[in-house]
Amino acid sequence: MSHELIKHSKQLSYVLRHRPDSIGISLGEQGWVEIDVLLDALRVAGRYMDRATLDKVVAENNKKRFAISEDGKRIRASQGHSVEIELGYTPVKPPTMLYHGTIEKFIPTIMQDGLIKGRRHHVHLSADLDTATNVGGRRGEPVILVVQSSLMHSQGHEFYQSENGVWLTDHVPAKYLSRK
Ligand code: HQG
Repeated sequence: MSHELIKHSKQLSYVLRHRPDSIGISLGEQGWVEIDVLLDALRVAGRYMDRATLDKVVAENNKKRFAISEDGKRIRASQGHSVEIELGYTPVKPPTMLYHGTIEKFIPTIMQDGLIKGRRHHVHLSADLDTATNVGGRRGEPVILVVQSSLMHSQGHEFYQSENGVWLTDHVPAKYLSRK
């Protein structure tokens, strides 16, 4: 993705996940926003983006962060919100293991408090090691934690999977975690 598209993608993440109010809009049910309203608000805020660019950002985004509704009229971020919205994902049974990529300096508190969601709605987990390694690698030398997700699920913890394949759960207590 070009530098220009990455800039637009970051702008969409900011508005659709964290600060819709920064351009005077609010997110509708399950995080959806009318694309016409979004593009107008961006233009008024001096951050012009045309529909073709928006479609390109959605299509080429490396992690498929955004989804467009079937009628082509609305857009939302698939996950990663800090604003209070209900994404409407239904609980699903997770695979036996899931992975979480982090860095060494967080390990002592993680092993004490478990994985916590912080500002996000959920703790983010992945089904494959590569993704977890990339997520951890954003912050430094990645350390991979293995989550005993089937066991957690059988003991009453709910899991969701976002449209772009990220596994989500509320909290992972430390007893289900081990280092890879
Ligand atoms: C750590 C990106 C201390 C956790 C990625 C992580 C992902 C703790 C950081 C998505 C802790 C939170 C999410 C505890 C968790 N003590 N540290 N008890 N519990 N942590 O960014 O999982 O580009 O909110 O290990 O690719 O890194 O946004 O979560 O290092 O999919 O689409 O606290 O964000 O996707 O960091 O990343 P984040 P994450 P996007």
